[in-house]
Amino acid sequence: MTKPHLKPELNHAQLVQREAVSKAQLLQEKHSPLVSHIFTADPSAHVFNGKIYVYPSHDIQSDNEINDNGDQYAMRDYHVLSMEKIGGVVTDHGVALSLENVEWASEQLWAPDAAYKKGTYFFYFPARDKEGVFRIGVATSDKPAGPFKARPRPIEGAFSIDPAAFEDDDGKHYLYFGGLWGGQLEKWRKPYFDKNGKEPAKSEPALNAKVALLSDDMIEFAEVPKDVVVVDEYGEPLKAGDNHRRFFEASWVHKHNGIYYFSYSTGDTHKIAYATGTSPYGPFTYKGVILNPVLGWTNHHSITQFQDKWYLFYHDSSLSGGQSHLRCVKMAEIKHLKDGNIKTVTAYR
Ligand code: FUB
Repeated sequence: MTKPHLKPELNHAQLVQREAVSKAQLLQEKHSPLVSHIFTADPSAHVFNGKIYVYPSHDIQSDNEINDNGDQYAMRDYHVLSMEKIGGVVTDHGVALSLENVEWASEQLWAPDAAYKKGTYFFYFPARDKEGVFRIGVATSDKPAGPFKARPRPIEGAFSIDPAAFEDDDGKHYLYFGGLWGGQLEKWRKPYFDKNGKEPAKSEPALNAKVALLSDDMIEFAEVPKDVVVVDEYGEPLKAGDNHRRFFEASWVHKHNGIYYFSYSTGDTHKIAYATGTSPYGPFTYKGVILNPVLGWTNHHSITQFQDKWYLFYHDSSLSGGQSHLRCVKMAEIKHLKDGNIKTVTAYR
């Protein structure tokens, strides 16, 4: 008797991908990709010299396995995009930084961000070091689109992924960072990297993003990173099992009418959520969802003001027909309501 033919089991990431490809055929997109000649993701947008600059990841196809550790996100360089007006031409300024030019890094150039101070542009980026541990580095340029020159070592005391820089009204800059699973945040629950580190039990407080004040020269931390705690309406920290609200990755902070908005991806529930507070350190009280799930597994965004309007930059996988690791950057206007809440965006009709 011949054995029945068993299909090899698909892992979670592969199942999500298969589902997304069929969903892609049904979705009608509301917004177009900013560029379509390369795959882009994780857009961090800033206004420098009156123009919008977008600092995205540059997605590529690779032979890596598709898994929940994110091995398929095998990026090797960064491009910077810019536009002078909303709906205008988007310029790709070419390669701004390459893996080959980062002494300490071995692979996976994930979501970056940028900041400006006293004539220098600072580009913050995560990558795995030679031991496979995610660290955060900084590179500098005298132009917003680079090319950037990487410092020889990662920032001391920085780890995990998804750096996001925020400049407060007093000129102080803060760096937010962290991400679960492939981003390794659960392996930093001790003061050192523990390769066996796990997420807390579902009933325990969730893991938090981290924040540190940047030094005056913007290339080091001026303090030991602190937890960015998100609490519920009763002031209780969100629980690790509260997957629809707790922090997963993709920190971003913006300030509107004196309120600090901390927004982030909920990861395995695929939303961009937000919480508000009265200090860049938080605590932040959970408020709701800015962006509903998009096509593809990841959801990652930034929020910036341009002229008198506010914009959400985000990505989805529509350009690749739903392949989660081949994404495209898009943008949409957002509205802060009178009560301080943000109107939820849905990317599809
Ligand atoms: O692009 C690689 C990773 O996917 C980012 O660092 C995460 O935020 C997610 O978007």
